[in-house]
Amino acid sequence: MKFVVLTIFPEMFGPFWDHGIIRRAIEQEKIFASTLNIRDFAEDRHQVTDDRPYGGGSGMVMKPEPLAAAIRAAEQDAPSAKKILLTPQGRVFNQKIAHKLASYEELVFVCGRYEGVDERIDHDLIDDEISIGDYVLTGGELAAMVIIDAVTRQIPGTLGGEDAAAKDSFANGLLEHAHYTRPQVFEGKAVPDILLSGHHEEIENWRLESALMRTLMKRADLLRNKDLNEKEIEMLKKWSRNIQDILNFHHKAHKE
Ligand code: 4FV
Repeated sequence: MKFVVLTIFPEMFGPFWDHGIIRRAIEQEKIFASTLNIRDFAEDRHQVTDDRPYGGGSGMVMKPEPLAAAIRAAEQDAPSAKKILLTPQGRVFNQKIAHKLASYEELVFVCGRYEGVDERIDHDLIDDEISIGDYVLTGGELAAMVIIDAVTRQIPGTLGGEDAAAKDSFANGLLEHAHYTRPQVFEGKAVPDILLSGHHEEIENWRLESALMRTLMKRADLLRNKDLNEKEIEMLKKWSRNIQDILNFHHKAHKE
């Protein structure tokens, strides 16, 4: 996978490339990462990349010429790339999109600054607009890092175990189960016995129950748009029966 990032602050990416799973993926040549400084494509001697908005108003807008030249240069280097503009106007990023983007060979990220980029860039030089959330950033760089991080994790082998990403939150539409590590007792709180039992099937069951319960408690919306499998339906039915019993008992106790 090749990532090319267009930005006026390429130095922001140095530390990002140089740490953790991203660094290892680069060392293992699972990903190739580079930046292009949009300023280098500004023809005036002050390398100006922004200007005042037509129609007046506060803030500045990114000029189309340096951006268009930078995007075309990136196309030279990554001819099959999908060109993504990071903008609050885009479709909101999620694990499904991360998984899909990981199937591409090359991705180009266009990082806006100021109030945004000239609209004429968007039309014929951008393939996709993605937002990382409904809030306004000072620039698209952090959004590009978020997406590159999530996509890199989806590339087989970047997480150590081949299938590690398959166990991710959202991979099966659920939040992840609870995780525990040594010590066995921490400040009086012990690790659930089942996890020490060695009974792999029972541990898998416990983990599914943990994931389902956490999702029900924290993100019930995820359960609504997920096709539940037999096991999940059985667990939810068991819980609803328990809840109904408690309510019936409560009702009886308070009717008398
Ligand atoms: C953003 C987001 C975002 C808007 C104007 C950069 C800023 C400035 N990008 N998800 N939310 N971008 O706020 O991706 O150009």
